[in-house]
Amino acid sequence: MSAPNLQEIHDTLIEVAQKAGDMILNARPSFQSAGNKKNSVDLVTETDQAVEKMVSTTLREKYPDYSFLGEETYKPGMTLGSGPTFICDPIDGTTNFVHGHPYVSISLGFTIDKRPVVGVVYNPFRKDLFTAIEGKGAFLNRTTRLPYKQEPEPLEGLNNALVAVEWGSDRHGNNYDIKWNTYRKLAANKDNGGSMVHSLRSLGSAALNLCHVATGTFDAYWEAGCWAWDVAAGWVILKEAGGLIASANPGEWTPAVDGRKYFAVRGAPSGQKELVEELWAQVDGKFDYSA
Ligand code: LIP
Repeated sequence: MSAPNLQEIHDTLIEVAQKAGDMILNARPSFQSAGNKKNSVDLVTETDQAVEKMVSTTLREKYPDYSFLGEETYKPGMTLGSGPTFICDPIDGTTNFVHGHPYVSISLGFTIDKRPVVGVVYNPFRKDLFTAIEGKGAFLNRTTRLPYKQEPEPLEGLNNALVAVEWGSDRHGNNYDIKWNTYRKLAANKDNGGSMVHSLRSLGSAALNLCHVATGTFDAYWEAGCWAWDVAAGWVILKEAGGLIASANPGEWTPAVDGRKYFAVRGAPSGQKELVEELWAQVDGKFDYSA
């Protein structure tokens, strides 16, 4: 097999994302008609399925030797292999989609040796196209290099930070308790053992959270429970914008793209590692998604 042509893959993924964007914009979703997967907040629509079908058919025809991993065709036990692989979330932010809230994206990543090397995230409602190829920088709408501030400010602690988090679809048990307790501590004032972050944000799309950390408009994004298709594309976009990705679990500096635990920090001349350690100190326990 010849080495993947990353520029060509990037251009193909942009074309596919824009076609998917038209399908998403033309759909008329409602939360009454959405189906459930694991539980009543893990939603899927006919549009998620139709977009993934279009994406997988197009990519398999053009790149028959490469693997494909998609949210809507995933079955328990499937794993991300080390060969060249397309990773697709047809609609990241399905909950927003069914409520008509415009933070929705299609997220298309390409990995080699389980490392994201091309990423395309497209929000058709806002016409925001985030893209990156490993080693070639990250861009918004092809021309604006990320981060927005080409000389970003140093990170000066959680008490100056705007931090993205998500509720996810697991709403019980130890993993949920860790999230909830950490959110409380991040928001609380210092007298109550908290970090008093500027605020917490939830865009409802992991891919868009990562892209907004890449722009520098969020300082960090901490989440556990989401999947490789939620983060693969945003991962390379963030790294190409100078960001760092550790694990949501304290002490884990080198997370796996399919490890389901992530902590992204924006590019900065200093303070990235300190911010990671400061947030980890607020996390009681370790997420475990092995069951
Ligand atoms: C969603 C994410 C969201 C996360 C949810 C879910 P979906 O993806 O992007 O940020 O908290 O667990 O995975 O289901 O809309 O593709």
